[in-house]
Amino acid sequence: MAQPHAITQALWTVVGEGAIGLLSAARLHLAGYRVQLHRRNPGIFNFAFQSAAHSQQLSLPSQIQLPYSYILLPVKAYAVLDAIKQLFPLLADNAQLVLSHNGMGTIEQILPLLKPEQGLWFLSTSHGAFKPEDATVIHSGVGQSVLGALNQAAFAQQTAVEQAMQAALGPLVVLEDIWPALWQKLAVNAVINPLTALHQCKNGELSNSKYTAAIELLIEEFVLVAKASAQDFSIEAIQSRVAQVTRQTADNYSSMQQDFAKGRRSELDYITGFLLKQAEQHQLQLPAHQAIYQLLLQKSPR
Ligand code: KPL
Repeated sequence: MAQPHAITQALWTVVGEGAIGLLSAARLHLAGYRVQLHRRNPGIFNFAFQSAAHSQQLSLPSQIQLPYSYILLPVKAYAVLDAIKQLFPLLADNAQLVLSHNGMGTIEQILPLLKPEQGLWFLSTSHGAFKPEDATVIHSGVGQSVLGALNQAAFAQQTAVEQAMQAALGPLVVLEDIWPALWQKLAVNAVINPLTALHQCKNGELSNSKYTAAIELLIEEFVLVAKASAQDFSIEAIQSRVAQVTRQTADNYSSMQQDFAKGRRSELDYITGFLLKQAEQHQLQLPAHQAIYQLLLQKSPR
């Protein structure tokens, strides 16, 4: 899709070299955007990009142009704060930052650190990508994304950010209020991810009736804490969303299952841990989430 000249001239910096980062960088580049990577090792990064429509070798530069004005930060929730602190000296005074990860809790950490003209956005995506090796990214599941502005400064450059994110991870729906979408995604992740990590199974396995009672409890508690946090969901709506994602991703291993299987740090603190912190603030008990949190904590790498 051809983009208007002025907007494709904007230089986007994609932080990290995770699967979603490389997928976005590749798609931005192929749509005519100027793209650089922010990586530990400067220089040209050569990688293979494979999707149903494309299979090609790409070369993208790292850190050639400062300051960074448009930044996509698809890094795990637990790495966001450190990444932003490291990026701060490199950011333009009116930089636009787009966060994208599972879980919640980072927005509250980042907003108070920004300068008045620096915009913050969140993009939540269902695109699937993986890296069979360091320099290959495969677009394994075509999904869609939602994007929302999180502060006033974001609106100053709304068109530029929306068009670029459409190219990177579209089809895109821009939401006036992204919070309900973030909570709904949190519900899915707070059920599927911990259960598949604990039982080391594929997402589809959770359709087995032996998990029904546990899923029901996790959903009931989620609805309770969401309501106390001003997010109203019905139990039925969350049940049907969880069942839908379980079906649609039946053959996948969740990100948390994979993190535990590989002994890596997981997003548990930003998914179940976030819910437990919210519950504490509202003096609520979430025994099912608490129990699964403790069990997974014992299995987490130190
Ligand atoms: O987001 C996911 C994840 O694995 O982190 C789901 C939706 C559960 C898909 O596996």
